[in-house]
Amino acid sequence: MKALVSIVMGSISDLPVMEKAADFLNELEIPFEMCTLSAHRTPGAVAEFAQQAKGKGIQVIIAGAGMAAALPGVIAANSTLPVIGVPINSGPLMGVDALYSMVQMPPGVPVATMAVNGGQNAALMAAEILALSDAKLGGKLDEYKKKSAAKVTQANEVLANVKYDCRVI
Ligand code: RP5
Repeated sequence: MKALVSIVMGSISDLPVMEKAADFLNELEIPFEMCTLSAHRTPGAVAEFAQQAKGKGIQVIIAGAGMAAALPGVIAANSTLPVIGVPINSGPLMGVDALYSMVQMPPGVPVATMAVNGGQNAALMAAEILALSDAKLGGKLDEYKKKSAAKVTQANEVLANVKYDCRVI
């Protein structure tokens, strides 16, 4: 089995957020690889990884990092694969620093930036990209959407039984 998605994180301390991406890819049965690389601490290794990813068969890269988060941008600078960035709340600025670092990429080097700590959405976005050429995966995503909608319907059934004197139903 060859990995189609690569999950990269700036530090092992990012794992609690990035494992949400891993869990979701696992649930969708999408083969992935996962490692730690740092744009500032291991810059050469980041460039090498990004330059080799496409040749290894990777189709989408998810990169999460906190603080002055250069990781997804540096990967995007070294690859034409779609790069999904996950800003992580790991410092005193609570992820806003990482969000701005990722979302404000210069023209020519895009990073599809998720919400702060948006690990699960990163995996869903990666799955949507892969589903463009994988009908079976597309079917799984349709099922996921139906389940999400069912949760809202069920929540309304629960809310319907919450009584208030002044509630108009
Ligand atoms: C970033 O600095 C990492 O992505 C992490 O979010 C943050 C802190 O890293 P550690 O000091 O915990 O390794 O580069």
